[in-house]
Amino acid sequence: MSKPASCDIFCNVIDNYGDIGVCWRLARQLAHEHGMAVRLWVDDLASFRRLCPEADAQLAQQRCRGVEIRHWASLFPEVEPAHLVIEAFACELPEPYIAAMAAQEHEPVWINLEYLSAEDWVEGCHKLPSPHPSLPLTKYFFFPGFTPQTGGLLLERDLLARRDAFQNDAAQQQAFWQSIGMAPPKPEETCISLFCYENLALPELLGAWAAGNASILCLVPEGRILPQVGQYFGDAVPCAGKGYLSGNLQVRVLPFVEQERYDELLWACDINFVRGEDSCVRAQWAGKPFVWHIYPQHDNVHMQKLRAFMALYCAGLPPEAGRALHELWEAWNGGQALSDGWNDFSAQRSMLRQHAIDWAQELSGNSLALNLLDFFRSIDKMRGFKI
Ligand code: TRH
Repeated sequence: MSKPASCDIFCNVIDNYGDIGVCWRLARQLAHEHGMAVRLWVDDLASFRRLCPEADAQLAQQRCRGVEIRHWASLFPEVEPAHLVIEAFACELPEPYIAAMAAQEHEPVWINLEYLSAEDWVEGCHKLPSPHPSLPLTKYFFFPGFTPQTGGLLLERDLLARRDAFQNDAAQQQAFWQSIGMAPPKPEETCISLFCYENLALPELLGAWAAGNASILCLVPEGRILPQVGQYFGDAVPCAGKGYLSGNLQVRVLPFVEQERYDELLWACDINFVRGEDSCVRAQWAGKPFVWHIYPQHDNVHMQKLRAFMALYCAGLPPEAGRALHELWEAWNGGQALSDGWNDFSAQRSMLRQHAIDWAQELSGNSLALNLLDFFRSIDKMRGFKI
């Protein structure tokens, strides 16, 4: 029997959970669905452990869910490079590893997996080669994206089927609510998950929910927004398990759940507030209306990225629903007044829900893992090898 193809994924955690979130998801998918021998090198095991609580943050080497997890420390060990080498988000591979790649008879396929963007230029840069200045190695840029000319999005083979099964099965939903220590929401309640960065518009949003006609149940996973939530309700020590009431609004703080369970939270809610990159993609697969708090960058460049996505996402929406989405997302990301924005968005909910289902279906044909493997094999073949 021939050895399975191998893959090394390198992840440098810059902040938060998006970098490791994407790498961990890709690592599992390549191992589980494609039988690859995957090593995930991560420089911050404590962050990894939030997504995969069974991991031990002290171990240099361990196996979790079929993936070999390696602590990427400054002193890099001598290892044989994998067939496919993925450098996530331009995280610069260790010098000794690059030298070992150059020394291989069978040159590894080296890919820089980029951040997700809906901007036009992505299509032109996807798969571009970048020869190493001094070694016989070529790195290729691989861009995730929303159009067929990009690398697509991470999507497990059975995700949409599992989502539909969950949404059609009261017992699974009941088990989910029980697992987070809550009774299922009442039918008249609108259930909203709130995962975002610090946001000046938060008090106004909570105020609009409290004063609105609908009963809102807002679930806040532990994270950066918690101090602001506590401040709004006059609690200096907000933490998981606590709950607050104000008018028609009920808030519950949830523990940060392991990554595979986060999908269930998104599936169980009516509307999801998400952020960064990975939770935003998962909200799209959930097929529910969502509000994106994009990762803020210097000079507001993130607003271009946000608008590029909105243009694409809203193209298939009736103008009124598109306008409502624009208005709320702009206000939320600008930290500005948004109670009218919320009311208009909320009025378009059924239209936005149908659109979210159609959007997920449309995007599901463009799987990042499959595209990546096709590309890997084509480069390997072009070089006269075959894995
Ligand atoms: O955490 P993020 O803000 O991550 C990032 C990083 O900051 C990164 O540097 C930046 O470049 C990028 O955003 C754009 O948001 P993101 O991408 O949504 O990642 C969060 C991960 O956490 C995602 O994989 C889902 C997961 N998660 C859980 O596993 N459990 C939870 O309870 C929650 C709320 C999230």
